[in-house]
Amino acid sequence: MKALEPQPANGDGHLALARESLRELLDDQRVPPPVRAALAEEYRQLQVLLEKIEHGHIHIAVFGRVSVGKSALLNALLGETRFSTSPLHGETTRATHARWQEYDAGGVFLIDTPGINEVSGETREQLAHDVASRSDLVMFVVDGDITDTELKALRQVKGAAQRLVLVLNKIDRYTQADRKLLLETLRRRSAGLIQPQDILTVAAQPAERIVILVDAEGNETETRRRPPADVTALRERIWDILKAEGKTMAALNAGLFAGRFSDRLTREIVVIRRGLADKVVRKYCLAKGVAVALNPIPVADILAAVATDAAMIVHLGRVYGLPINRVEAGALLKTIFTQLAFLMGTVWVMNLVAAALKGISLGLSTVVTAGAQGAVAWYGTYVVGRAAEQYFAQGKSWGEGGPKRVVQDILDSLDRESLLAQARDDILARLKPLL
Ligand SMILES: Nc1nc2c(ncn2[C@@H]2O[C@H](COP(=O)(O)OP(=O)(O)OP(=O)(O)O)[C@@H](O)[C@H]2O)c(=O)[nH]1
Ligand SMILES: [Mg+2]
Repeated sequence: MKALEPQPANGDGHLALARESLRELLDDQRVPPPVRAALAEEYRQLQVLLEKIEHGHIHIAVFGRVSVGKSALLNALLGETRFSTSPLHGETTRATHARWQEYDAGGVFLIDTPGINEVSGETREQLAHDVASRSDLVMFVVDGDITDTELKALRQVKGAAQRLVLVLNKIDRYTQADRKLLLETLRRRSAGLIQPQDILTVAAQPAERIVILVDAEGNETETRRRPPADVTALRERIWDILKAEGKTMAALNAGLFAGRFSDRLTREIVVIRRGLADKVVRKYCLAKGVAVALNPIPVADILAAVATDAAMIVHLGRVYGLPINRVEAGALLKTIFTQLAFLMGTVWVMNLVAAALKGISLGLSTVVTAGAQGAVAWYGTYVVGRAAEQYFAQGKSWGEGGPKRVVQDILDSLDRESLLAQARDDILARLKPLL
């Protein structure tokens, strides 16, 4: 029995795997709706990619500096003018594609991209990078010796795309000797990035030449003619590559995209959860602050008013997809309170009230005093919320340093004065209509 599957079956196997991982990502029900909304464009691309590999399509993109002849090269490969070309820089501004009918019943698409510019045009440049990173094969086009900017871009594209060929266009502008020299330089400079057999020379749209025609009577007329394009070597190389590696290329590419996508998803979920958690915490802070302001309780009891805090913890657990019940929430709260009491004691609470009252002159109105007490309650709930959030974010764990470390770090990181001022403003704004 043969140990290895034959090449095509292998490619098919890779494709099936890639298809499966794309489908899993698309169907993952655990992704919260706000994350799906934030990544709508990426999800669309994922869907397109899935359809692409289901149909067995291959995408080939051009990439290179402005005016090197990318659009002209695609026209030459297609044998018809599908993309607009111009001597002016920046002719192509969008990514557009055309079917390469000649190959594999049109399952191959050629994609034109804007040129990467040495000075500006960052968005267009980004678009070109995006397209290249999603394509199966990239034709990196140059029209002379490769510049440092091009070499840098080549490295970037190489990092994202699977298969790369380097195309030296406009060879009609060089003598035989110069071509040879140029090719040698290109080989040297791209060593380690591109195999010598993947560097090809073409003339996509050779410059017009003056030809002198002599008729039967010996009259000479001068006309301008454009010599035919010469892209044969490139076309053959691409077809060879597609035949040998097409399926594997497409599968690898889809796999890489899925990998990048799921990394992005993980990061995005963290950001969105953090945002939601912050909203939840602030909502409970305000509820607690207002309640205390309306019904001031002795300072020492502030931290004992637990009902709101426990509800907040239950709510935070849901945000993190780690639901807990009230009893567990109560236990968690006790742990956090213990740390708070241990770290600060009653003296601290008195200091806090003093800080909340700071800047307010004597002869305080009861509203302001109540506001200050409310602010302290707000602050306490805030610290509890942040500590609980940390616990959930670490997958229901306090981490190596234990709860003490977490609470301490939070206290150290908070700007107490400005949070108290914020709390007071929030509470007073909420109370105003009631007074
Ligand atoms: N001499 C010569 N000129 C060429 C060749 N290929 C393209 N050109 C010319 O180069 C200029 C730019 O060609 P385009 O195809 O528009 O270049 P591009 O890379 O698509 O440019 P942007 O879309 O602006 O980034 C045009 O004037 C073409 O006629 C070639 O093989 N030889
Ligand atoms: Mg173009």
